[in-house]
Amino acid sequence: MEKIRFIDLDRIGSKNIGYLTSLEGNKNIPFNINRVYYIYDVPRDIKRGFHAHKNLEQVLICVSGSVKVKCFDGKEEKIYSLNKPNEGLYIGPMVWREIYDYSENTVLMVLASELYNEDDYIRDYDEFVKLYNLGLNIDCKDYFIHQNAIVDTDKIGKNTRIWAFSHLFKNSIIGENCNICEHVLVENDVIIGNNVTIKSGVYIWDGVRIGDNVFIGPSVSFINDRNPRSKVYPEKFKNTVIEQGVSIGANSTIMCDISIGRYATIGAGSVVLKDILPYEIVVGNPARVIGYNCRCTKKLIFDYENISVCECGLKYTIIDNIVQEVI
Ligand code: T46
Repeated sequence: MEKIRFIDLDRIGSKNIGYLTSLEGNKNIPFNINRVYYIYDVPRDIKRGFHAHKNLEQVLICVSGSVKVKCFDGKEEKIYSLNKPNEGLYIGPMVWREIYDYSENTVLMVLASELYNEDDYIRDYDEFVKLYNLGLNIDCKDYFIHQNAIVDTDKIGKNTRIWAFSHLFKNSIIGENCNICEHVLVENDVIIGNNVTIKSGVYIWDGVRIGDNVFIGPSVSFINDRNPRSKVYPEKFKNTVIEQGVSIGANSTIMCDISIGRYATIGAGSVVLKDILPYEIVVGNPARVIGYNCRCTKKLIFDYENISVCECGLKYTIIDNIVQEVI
């Protein structure tokens, strides 16, 4: 099934008496219709959209006037003109859309498969592109789910394994070749890259972003609210970004609204309250820097010229306590 396509809708009637078009979920509309909204009185020079949806399916019908819809499905960009009340444009999940050129009398009606849910939106273009780079655009069923896991998402890359008693929520996104061990919970607004290992007893809450090749040890705790109160919810949870190649030791606690730089190592039991820079090794509560490591995990020793060459051949320099690879 194509991700973007026109749907011809029947017209009942004639020129003399006028026309009627009827829309029925799971019949001429290829999903159960849970929401209908319409957009109107849009000034001509205004562009809307600029987002994709992780799971939502929609049919756009220009019931009056005309409008253009530019879609990018991760591979190609195409412009669709809508100007007939008996023509729908189906747009599936993971399509970036921009809607523009609204004529004066345009009414754009949209039928949606789900109720409004801001967590389903990807409003950041870079994040959208990253999801494609993770290979998550594929309709891939080439992964393993243990029969005792609850997996509500199908955005899972190939060769990923999800073990017993784990629960992955519907909008979560998991890359290729990951190992999600027993007793792991993954909420909706979570993105996990490729080659990630998540050991048992880890709960990954809304707002956590995990890059490629990350290791998360057993019982690591993430926090997504600095000032929690029971039954009081922020509009959006703060993001926590774990960059590629990071290793987090068992039982560590990671505060939200921080990032852990690439290839950093967090010692077991650390409590990380602020940003960690790339290649840093941190331990303790609150976590403090005790050194630097190579991508390969060996400790880096810098000479008087601030250069370190690891046994594995990679070379680094350190300037103002910030480590950089020398290429
Ligand atoms: C799409 C195009 C054609 C709601 O409260 N309920 C809703 O059902 C929707 C769709 C939106 N909103 C709120 C969320 C925003 O604060 O209305 C505001 C504007 O929504 P948005 O920025 O999403 O509007 P558009 O015109 O950019 O995009 C909308 C749909 O979101 C999108 O899926 O394809 O219309």
